[in-house]
Amino acid sequence: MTPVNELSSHLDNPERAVLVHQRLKGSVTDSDFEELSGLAESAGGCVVACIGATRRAPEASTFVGRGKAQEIADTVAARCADLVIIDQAISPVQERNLEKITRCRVIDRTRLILDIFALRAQTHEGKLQVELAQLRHLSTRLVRGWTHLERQRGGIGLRGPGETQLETDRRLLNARIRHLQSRLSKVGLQRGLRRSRRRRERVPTVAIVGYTNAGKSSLFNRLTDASSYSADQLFATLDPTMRKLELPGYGPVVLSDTVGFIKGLPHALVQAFLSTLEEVSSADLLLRVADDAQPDVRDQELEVDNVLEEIGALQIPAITVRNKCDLSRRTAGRVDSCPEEGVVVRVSAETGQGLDVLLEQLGSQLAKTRQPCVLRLPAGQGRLRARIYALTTVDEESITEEGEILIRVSADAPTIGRIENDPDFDPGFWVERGMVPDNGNKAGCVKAGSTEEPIHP
Ligand SMILES: Nc1nc2c(ncn2[C@@H]2O[C@H](COP(=O)(O)OP(=O)(O)OP(=O)(O)O)[C@@H](O)[C@H]2O)c(=O)[nH]1
Ligand SMILES: [Mg+2]
Repeated sequence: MTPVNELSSHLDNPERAVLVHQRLKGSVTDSDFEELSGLAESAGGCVVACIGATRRAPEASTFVGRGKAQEIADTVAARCADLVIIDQAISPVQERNLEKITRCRVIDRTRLILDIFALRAQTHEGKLQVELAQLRHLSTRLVRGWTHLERQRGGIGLRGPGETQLETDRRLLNARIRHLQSRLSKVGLQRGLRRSRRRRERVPTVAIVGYTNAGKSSLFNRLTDASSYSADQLFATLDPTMRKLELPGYGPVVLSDTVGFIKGLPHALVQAFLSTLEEVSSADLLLRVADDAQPDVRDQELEVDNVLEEIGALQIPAITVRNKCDLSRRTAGRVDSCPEEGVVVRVSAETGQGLDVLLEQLGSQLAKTRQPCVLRLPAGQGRLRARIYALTTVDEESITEEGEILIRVSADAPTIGRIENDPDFDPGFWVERGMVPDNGNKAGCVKAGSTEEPIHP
């Protein structure tokens, strides 16, 4: 057992938690507890002890071995703990048996993450999503009996619908799940409509994704002058926030800040958050933000990729942003290109260093959506012609026998939008509009809109 300093908590009377991390081989070190401690604190707990275990295979009935279970029980008694948190997912039977031995409530990593989400959910949609995830998780664990534990007090792992729903039968639970799904699909529909409107306005969207606490909201705030909630907490952001951003030399884009990912993100949660995560899966470009000061930054990036794959967003063009360069002491503003990660830009959202380079990269990656286009302008459209020259790179121009001007240009998404927005423009002027899907997505061409108003998700 490694005693640790009792950590302060934002709750007046934090629950005292004993953390347990079991690995298949090798010895457990203090760093194995870092993330779980962060999660426990984010849920309002106070870590009073950390217990490591190594076992080639989990014990079927208690997850940890019998001796280790007794060690946990002794620690719980000695440290007056209220809660044992296991860093892995455990079965309901293992949970119940451990509770009997330790005489203490036992939760696993999945339940802890669900609990933090329940604490953080602010919006109507966020709350519905969290409740759905919790109920789906509970529906697989209805077998457990809770009578030997304090039940009405609430606390970590007991927030949200947990306790009462546990006592409901499966039929009622499923009915509630269906109800939530239908409400969520309505909210999802509205979100989809807003997305279509943005597509009609043809503004490309850039989604900030990454491991929790990597500094996504800080970056979002720096880039857009916004005040999205940013804190040294895991899952500080749950609900997506969007704002328009003017990219120098490119035009406006919509930037969205969204929920962070973590190792072992409960599947039920990813599924429940699909409508929120569609802001990511429908984006034109991703900024994959990672904390450059983390020794296991690559592992975290791979975890993020796993979730991106699950939501069908792995193929979206991305820029890897290594944030917190002020902490890692690497040179901010450096751009690397590597086969695994593509373009990597190092920045510090805290000091602002490297952000100019990031914006340039963002513009140039989006500009790669440039398409060859051909326009035929009737005689007398000199003003529009001058505007096209100002907006695009003209590759070729010729005059037809009828006196029309044939112009071949390379134009990216917003530029095509600007041309189409011109009062003199007529859709009949297009001879070739490039591979531009009108319902606009991915490499589609998109039109510029105004930049003043923040967009609400
Ligand atoms: N030193 C340093 N700290 C940073 C930097 N960027 C963010 N932080 C800090 O890192 C912590 C997390 O930042 P957030 O922006 O909330 O991180 P996030 O990725 O949005 O986190 P979640 O929403 O919880 O997933 C905060 O305490 C920030 O002040 C940076 O460049 N340097
Ligand atoms: Mg955030």
